[in-house]
This record gives sequence, structure tokens and C-alpha cells, in this order.
Amino acid sequence: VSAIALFIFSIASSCCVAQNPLDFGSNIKTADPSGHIWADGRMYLYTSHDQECQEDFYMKDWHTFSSSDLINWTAHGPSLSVADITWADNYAWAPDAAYKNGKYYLFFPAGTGVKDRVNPEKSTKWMGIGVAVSDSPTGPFKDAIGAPLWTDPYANDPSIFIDDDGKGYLYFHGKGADYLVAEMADDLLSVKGEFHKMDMGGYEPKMEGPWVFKREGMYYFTMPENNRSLAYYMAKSPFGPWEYKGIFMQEEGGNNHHSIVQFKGKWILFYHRWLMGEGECKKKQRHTAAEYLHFNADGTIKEVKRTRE
Ligand code: FUB
Repeated sequence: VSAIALFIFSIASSCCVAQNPLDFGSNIKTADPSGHIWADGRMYLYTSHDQECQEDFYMKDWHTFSSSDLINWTAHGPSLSVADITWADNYAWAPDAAYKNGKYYLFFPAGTGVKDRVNPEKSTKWMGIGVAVSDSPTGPFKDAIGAPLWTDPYANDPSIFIDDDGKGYLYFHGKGADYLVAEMADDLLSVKGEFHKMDMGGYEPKMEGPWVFKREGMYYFTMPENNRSLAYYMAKSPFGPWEYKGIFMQEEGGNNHHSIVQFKGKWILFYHRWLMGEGECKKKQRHTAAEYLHFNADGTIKEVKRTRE
């Protein structure tokens, strides 16, 4: 009897213990998670994919995972690859997704060329923002316009925010790490008007991946300050002007990139952390992780600590 009880206990405990980083059921290394909940109520994560022990963020495809409880995840495999894009062959960096008018959209940065760190004028690298479409939340996605929506010649980390009235806004960071925003056309495949640089209230540290969400009528513009510590601004409009509010997750070494989404009544922060691998790669690699996010009564975000569960 005790052996059976032990067996049942071991199954029960291995089935439902949350792990941080998230357990996607394979050794895949993922980063830059964007969380979304679509009509079926599941959490969908759109991530970039680090190759084992990769150098210089040469990344080739984007993956989708889903879960109904944030514990048991289904890996849906690559949902788009640079091999399927005519205008890029590298830099499959941080994606984001949207649902509108019956279609799923994957906004992605990609590019080509090589960065010359010693002689920047000899660099051939450029990156643009593309958009791909699918009838399914897990893809496969197909490049919708066959060209970047924007490159100048650098554009990275798109974040698409659909407001309560159905209007879509695309954010990303461009040349000089400026944050740009534009309202999107109704089909999300082109820009309505123009991209313009946002008013960040006079405080603009070096930044990367933006993520915008709305809570109780206020817009939150969140981002990794100096590419490392997660910080945020608040505004009354998706265009800003933004008021800086401070850091809510301290850096841990290495870049960070996140998303924030409400799931079953709780706010969840997805991000990636750098952990030393146990295999042949003797350096830290990125893994998608999650934490609960809490707010103060005035709407400001409470500091988040990294956990292992
Ligand atoms: O994953 C490649 C790049 O690293 C992302 O685009 C940045 O946000 C940083 O996470």
C-alpha cells in the first residue's frame, strides 16, 4: 500500500508544481516571451529561440507554446522561420502577436548582414519589422507583405497593442533606441499615418523591448531600461506623453525582455532569465520564466522578485 501511495504522490507532485523557468517539455532555449489570451482562454506564448550556445544572437525562428494553467505547456513548434521570409535571413528576435477580424498576426523583427563592432561604418547589418498572418494562433504564419513594414535601417522589438475600441498601435525601438509608435490600419498590415517618436517625459535611458498594456483606464509603457532592469511609464493615451515611474524588476545580468498580461484574474509577468546550462555549453543561456505582478492602490507596480517556482 505504501508503495502505491508513494507512486501516486510522486505523479501528483511532478504533474502540478510550477517551475521557473517554465517547463516547455524539451531542452529548447527561449527568450523574449509575449503572452496573449485568445478566445479559447488558454495562455499563448510567442517567443524567440536561442540556438544552443549561440553567438551574437544569430537566431532563426519563432516558437509558440500554450497552456491552460501556466504549469503544463504544449509546444507547438516553430510558427515562422527566417527561411520563409524573402527579405531576411537572420536576427529572428523578439516577436509579438495580435488577433483581429478572425486572423492571428505575428509581428517580428528580422534582418541580415553582420555588425562590425570595431569599425561600425563597415557594418552591413540591418533589421526591420515584418508582419505575418495565420488562421491559427499557433501558425504557421505567412509573411503578409513580403517586405518590412519599417526599417531605418534598424527597427527591433515590435509590440502590438489592441485597445478596447479595436484600434491597433505598433510600438518598437528604432535607430538611436528611440521608441516609435503608429496607429495601424484596420487590417494591421499597414500604418495609418506615420510612425512618430514618443514623448517619454524627458527620461530616455538606453532601452529595448517595449510592452504596452492597459489597466483601469491607464496605459502602461514597460521596457528593459538599459536593456536590463524592467521599468515603466504611465499615460492617459496609447501615444503618451509618458511619465516615468521607475524600475519594477532589477537586473540579474544579461538583457531582459518581457510581457505583462492578466490571466484568470491575476497579472502575470513573463520574462527571460540567464542560467548556466548543465550540458556542454559552459555559459549562461536564456530561458522563459514568469512571476505574479501586483499593483499598489494608486496603480503603480510593486517590485517583482525572481522566484524558482
Ligand atoms: O532576443 C534578441 C534580442 O535580445 C531581443 O530582440 C532584445 O529585446 C533582447 O532580448
